[in-house]
Amino acid sequence: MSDEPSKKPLVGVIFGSKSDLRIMQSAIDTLKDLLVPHEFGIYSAHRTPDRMFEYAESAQRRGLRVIIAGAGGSAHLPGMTAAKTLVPVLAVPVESETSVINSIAALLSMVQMPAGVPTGTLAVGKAGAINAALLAAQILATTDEILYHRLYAYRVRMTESVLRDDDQLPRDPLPESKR
Ligand code: RP5
Repeated sequence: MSDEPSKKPLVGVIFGSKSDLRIMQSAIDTLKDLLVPHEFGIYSAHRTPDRMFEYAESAQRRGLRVIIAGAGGSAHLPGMTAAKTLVPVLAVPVESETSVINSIAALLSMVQMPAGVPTGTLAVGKAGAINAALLAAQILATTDEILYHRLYAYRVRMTESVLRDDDQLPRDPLPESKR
């Protein structure tokens, strides 16, 4: 499914189950905010393996420059996608709502790719999904100056927001006797 029908997607966001959208929506929203043409969909390594391979094999031809793959559990989606394409794959371990071992298992599975087939693994959960989108945009920005400036503005806004938070911390003035 393409989110910006007028533009050819440059980033593909894929995930193993509808249940992963809860986390992967943050990657989609971040790409949307940065006006990066993207698409997203469900591609399960175990339940729709042929669909996943077809996606990976056609990625380069279709113009995708980065793939973001999110999965939980045994989390084979990013690794198997990377095995079938040279388009860089960023992996997001999806945080399970029900089981701690699920998130940790996904993370450990993703960081154990054998030498020769890399995936770049981000943090578990929402932070990882947002950072995968930012990293994808940063990769594209190496050859896109307008996107570079958009990312720069994102950083400035983030810094300003932290400074505003600091400014608003409750700091009771010391009573005169203690000055
Ligand atoms: C993985 O199994 C998916 O990526 C998902 O995180 C997990 C559970 O899938 P569902 O049972 O919610 O479909 O393949």
